[in-house]
Amino acid sequence: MERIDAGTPSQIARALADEFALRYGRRPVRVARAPGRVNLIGEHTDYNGGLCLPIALPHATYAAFAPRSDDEVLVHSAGIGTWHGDLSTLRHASGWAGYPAGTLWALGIEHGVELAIDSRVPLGSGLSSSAALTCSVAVAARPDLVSEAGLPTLISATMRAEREVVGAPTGGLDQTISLSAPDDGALLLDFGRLDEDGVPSTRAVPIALGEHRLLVVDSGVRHDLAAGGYAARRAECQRAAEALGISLLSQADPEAVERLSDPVLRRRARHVVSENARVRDAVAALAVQDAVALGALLNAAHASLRDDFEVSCAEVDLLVETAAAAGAVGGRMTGGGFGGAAVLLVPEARVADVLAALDAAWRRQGWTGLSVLDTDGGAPRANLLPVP
Ligand code: GAF
Repeated sequence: MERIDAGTPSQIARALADEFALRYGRRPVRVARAPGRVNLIGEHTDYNGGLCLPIALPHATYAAFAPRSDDEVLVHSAGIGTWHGDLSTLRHASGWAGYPAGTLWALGIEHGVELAIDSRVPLGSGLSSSAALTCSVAVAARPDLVSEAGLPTLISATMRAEREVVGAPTGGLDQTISLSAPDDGALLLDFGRLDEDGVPSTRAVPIALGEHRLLVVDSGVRHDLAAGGYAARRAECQRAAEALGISLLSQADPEAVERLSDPVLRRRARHVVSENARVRDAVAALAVQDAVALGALLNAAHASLRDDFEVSCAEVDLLVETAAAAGAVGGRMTGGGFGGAAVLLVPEARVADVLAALDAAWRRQGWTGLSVLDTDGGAPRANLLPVP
């Protein structure tokens, strides 16, 4: 199984600045990094006014930036491609370029830009490669906003880029953790308690799991949040909330949910309400370092995402089941779903067994593309790096 290395930020920044110089004939003015994330628990709750518990990954996206005196915009993304437009076409960039161009558009940048981008976050794996990209570009383009006062502008611009340019109506979880992660541990986000700028209230949650490790295993099945499934789930949640006569589905009464006449809306709502309760329970389990209780919550979350919210897939289900049979105390799909990665809670002594069992299961199926990432239990929020 391939191990995806996060790399060393200063080395990645140097290589990216060198690539920038080769491409544009000068050094960048700034280099920014923004982390991906693994969401430990609390899935599809953000846009329902609920709780999420993400952890920033050491795997990040890096953006090298320089302004231009004209209105041309040039973006090069390592291994992906180049995009050339101008200020008037930012809004209409498509595909991968919609993320960086959309971010510059949403920030109202009024001068041309040269950008070089490199990422260590696996793409389309439910580990927030999209927000790592938009947040790295936003921090590189507007370092003056890297402060508590600037945070709402950065969050809303990166969300608008995804919603209005890329077409993925995401809920704020990914941008918030990338831009405001604690250096260590998870961040509890409460989308039921937004400040006047729409930023969720947050609280750092230490992760101390003794002899247990968190593993992130990527199934290799790529997902695309702009493809329709994600927006369809949002719309169903909206309809369920309307049927219940409430504005935030996460706060629905579980008994009222069971009385919903539409079976699909009932299942969607059941996931959101039960998931919100699981996040609270997970925070309580972490407070007393109870890995077994946390593992059971991860398993229940997976079953709920698979059966009630219907956003898992055969590969990620097999990953979670195989890991459990080989000794994981819990595991679940992480991120938006329809493919991507799982987060597994594994006793230190069983890590090698679990990885070997996953490799064997993939070989039996004739599948490829399995990889593992270490989480290190947290990583710093998006920041500027010294320009090498
Ligand atoms: C994606 C979205 F971007 C988030 O806002 C969130 O809804 C998540 O899916 C599901 O929990 O990552």
